[in-house]
Amino acid sequence: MAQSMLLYWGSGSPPCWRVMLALEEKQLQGYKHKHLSFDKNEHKCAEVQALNPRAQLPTFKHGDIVVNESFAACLYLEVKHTRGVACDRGAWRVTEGRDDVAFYEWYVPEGERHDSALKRNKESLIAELKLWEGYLEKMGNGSYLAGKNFTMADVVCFPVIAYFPRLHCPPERCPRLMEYYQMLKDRPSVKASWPLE
Ligand SMILES: N[C@@H](CCC(=O)N[C@@H](CS)C(=O)NCC(=O)O)C(=O)O
Repeated sequence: MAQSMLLYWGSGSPPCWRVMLALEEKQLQGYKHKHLSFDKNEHKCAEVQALNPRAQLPTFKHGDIVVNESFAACLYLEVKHTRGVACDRGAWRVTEGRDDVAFYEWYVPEGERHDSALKRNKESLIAELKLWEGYLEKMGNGSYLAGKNFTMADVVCFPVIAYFPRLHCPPERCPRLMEYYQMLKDRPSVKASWPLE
């Protein structure tokens, strides 16, 4: 089954990592894959564009079925392969979370951070982080994002959360999420799919 799957991926991309994690968790390690360089614009190649007109990664193919969206690919794997990690009741709720909070300071040049619209945006992103912190707080120590078990919610969100320390997001801003990060960073599927860069 895994042999008929092909993933085009780029390193450092949370959406790509999401699909790789799902494949690991579903014990589909034999899948075929092509690593393309964003820096060299390899993701714009004809091979990818033939499958994905947006020329973005991940681009995922299973037999004749093409899935060009990381959440959709995780859901597809969940439906097709019930073994391994599951998406239990409520698990998808947390996918409402936004990842921009980690990226704000990285993408927005320091000199532009005084802009009031950007400031408002930052405030709303910090409120979002508090919401995530609240979910974890409520569920108690050692919880995954949707409860006591690792689920597809973790597959979908961990690659984004893992960027917080990579981008030097102050840990005191999200202590629960950082505890969660520490708990998951050595999980075999996470280690096996850890980004190259
Ligand atoms: N919503 C898409 C987003 C995919 C996406 O934005 N991929 C980025 C890498 S993280 C990409 O291919 N960027 C290159 C480009 O847009 O040219 C998903 O979750 O799969």
